[in-house]
Amino acid sequence: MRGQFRDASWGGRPGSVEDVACEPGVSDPKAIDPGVTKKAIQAYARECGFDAVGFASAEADPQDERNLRQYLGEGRHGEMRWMAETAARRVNPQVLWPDACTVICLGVNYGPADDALAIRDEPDRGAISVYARGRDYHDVVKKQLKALGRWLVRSYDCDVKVFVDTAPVMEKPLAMRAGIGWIGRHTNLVSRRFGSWLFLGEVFTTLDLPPDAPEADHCGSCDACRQACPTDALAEPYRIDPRRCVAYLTIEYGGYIAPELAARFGNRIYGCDDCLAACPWNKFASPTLVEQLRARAELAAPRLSWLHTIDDDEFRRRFAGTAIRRIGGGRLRRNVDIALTNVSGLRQDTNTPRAEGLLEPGFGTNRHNAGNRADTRRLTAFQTHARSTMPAPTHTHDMCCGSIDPLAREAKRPCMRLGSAAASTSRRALWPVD
Ligand code: B12
Ligand code: SF4
Ligand code: SF4
Repeated sequence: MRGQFRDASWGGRPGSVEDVACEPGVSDPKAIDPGVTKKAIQAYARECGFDAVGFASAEADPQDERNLRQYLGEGRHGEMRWMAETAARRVNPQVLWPDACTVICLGVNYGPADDALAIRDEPDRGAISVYARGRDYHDVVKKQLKALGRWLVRSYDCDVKVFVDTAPVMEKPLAMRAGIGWIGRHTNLVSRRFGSWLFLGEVFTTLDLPPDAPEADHCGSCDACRQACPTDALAEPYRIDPRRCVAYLTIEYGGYIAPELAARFGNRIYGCDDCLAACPWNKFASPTLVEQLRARAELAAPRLSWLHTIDDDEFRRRFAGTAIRRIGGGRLRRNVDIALTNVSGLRQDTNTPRAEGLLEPGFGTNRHNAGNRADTRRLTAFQTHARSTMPAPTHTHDMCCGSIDPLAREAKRPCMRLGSAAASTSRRALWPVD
């Protein structure tokens, strides 16, 4: 069927499938001049709000398949089982949609207006990563993709499907092939114009357009992102181990987090930007022009003490329309517990020489340890305050998370989550909400 538009999400993370009726295209495909068509698409994509546009063939690249198979074979995907379940479609756009000829790769600049990591110096606040400080980017980018998709169907005799993260598509290698950036040592796509701050989306289309030239790797001898990683998740360049990554552990992983990793989170409660922010190509970056992606005050620097008190209803209300809403109140409270434990000094196994001796060989060999120790000194004043105002923990982790996780059963460290409504009310009184 011609002239059909789909916003598809099959077998990736939960998403929506939606058909939108469109007037069929009027052009004769044989009469299309590919060069002119590409220019027209680029121009309209920019009108839709995209900052970067490129074209790639929808054919699979065997190297991507090898990379993904190796990643899955080593179990790097951890609990993200959907990655393994959808591998065949993920590595090959034409398995996902056999009619696809061309992938139009698109980037939206979400560059922050201020220093992305400044929040790390505010121990009474939770650090939410830049990508989640505004409206959920899936909604924003999807709207832009739909506008472009509708226009394509109206203007050319083609079918389209649009994707942003929720479908099994290897977005970064496609974007690299389409010339909008290269996969850097931190494993994200880096652009010479926007640094590391680009969201990616795609329009798959039946239009047969010549691909752009792929972007070359411009990392050179730089290693800044790997040095900046707090948990050594980038021990090998270009190959992340998500099981050590703060973004995976705080967003995708719902279980108990081993103390030696949790101790490295500092006040991060949702995602992490350290490897992205370290990238020298960010000097060419500029703040996002998309109003909805700009940081909302309450997401740029929320008080940990407030976050600790919110129940599921308040969580849903406060975080509606944001990416954070996707993880649910329980997972956010777990992250807030970790941050409070870190910043209040209750964690005994944080970056002391004694604790470093207990960590696995090679762990923490980068500059970040020095940074963490500096953080620890800066936190002293807050710790004194926190110890004097914080109610004593009512129970240890083996009494709560222990029922679902054997590791937690063994960890008899204090759990900062209060057990009763009365206790929660008393905490509210102690720490007024912003
Ligand atoms: C799973 C996932 C995660 C996982 C795993 C990340 C990962 N790198 O695999 C976790 C939860 C950790 C994560 C974190 C983040 N994510 Co994420 N994530 C994804 C997702 C859904 C799939 C990625 C994937 O397929 N990984 C599997 C690996 C094998 O594929 P790949 O990374 O593309 O692999 C390439 C390279 O690793 C490289 N490679 C692999 N092995 C080797 C070996 C050698 C020698 C070489 C040279 C290269 C090489 O080539 C591979 C392709 O062939 C994508 C959306 C999508 N559908 O693509 C978003 C996506 C990658 N995430 C995104 C973002 C923004 C983030 C965070 C910044 C969020 C945050 N601030 O907390 C962090 C960044 C962490 C980081 N350093 O990567 C953006 C990245 C945008 C960009 N400019 O690249 C994406 C594209 C979503 C989007 N639509 O915008 N994410
Ligand atoms: S997001 Fe943070 S933890 Fe994950 S690889 Fe980057 S710096 Fe490391
Ligand atoms: S920080 Fe350096 S090594 Fe890492 S992605 Fe940027 S340029 Fe490449």
